Amino acid sequence: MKRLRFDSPSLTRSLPRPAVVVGGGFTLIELLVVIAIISVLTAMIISVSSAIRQNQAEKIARQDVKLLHSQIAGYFETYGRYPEEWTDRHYAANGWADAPDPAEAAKRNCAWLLVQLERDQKIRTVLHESFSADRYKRDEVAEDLDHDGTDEPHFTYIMDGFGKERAFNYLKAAGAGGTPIVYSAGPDGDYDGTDDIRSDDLLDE
Ligand SMILES: [Ca+2]
Ligand SMILES: [Ca+2]
Repeated sequence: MKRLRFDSPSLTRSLPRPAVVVGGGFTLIELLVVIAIISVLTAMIISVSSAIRQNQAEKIARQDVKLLHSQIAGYFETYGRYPEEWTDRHYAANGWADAPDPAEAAKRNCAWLLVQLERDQKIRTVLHESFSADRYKRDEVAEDLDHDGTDEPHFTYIMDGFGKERAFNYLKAAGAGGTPIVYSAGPDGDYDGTDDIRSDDLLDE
């Protein structure tokens, strides 16, 4: 009697190649296709929701910039001058030979701007009513921001819609005709001019 050899080429050819069956009757190929579809859908959902978040953050930044700019205009109407820019006088007082890097300068500029605006009761009320407490932050660290020998009682800054701290800058005379501009660093958090959101652009809209 001829022994049946399981490695016989003729036997292997005659049997259909079994599909690899996984769990409840799916073939491996079907499972891989399902996983691929789910991955693509997940990636699409993540990218759409991040675009929505980004749009929302940009909208908040535009509102913030417009609000700050309007309060600076209100300050001018009351006092006949614009708030001082921190960089006007204070590099040397900090022992810096040159201007600090833009992020550091912006942080000081914005804090110093808010200190000056808050000295006006009406503007202070508007700022406190416009920003939620979790966005309008106050470090209770006394610091003589303007180096006049008197500490400011706190260091105030704004969390922007992108979740970044101190992400606004104020330039007293950078706008048309030597008027101030306020600007957000934009989504990238850098004052690089590429995606910054500027009050003078918004007012032109
Ligand atoms: Ca001071
Ligand atoms: Ca930017």
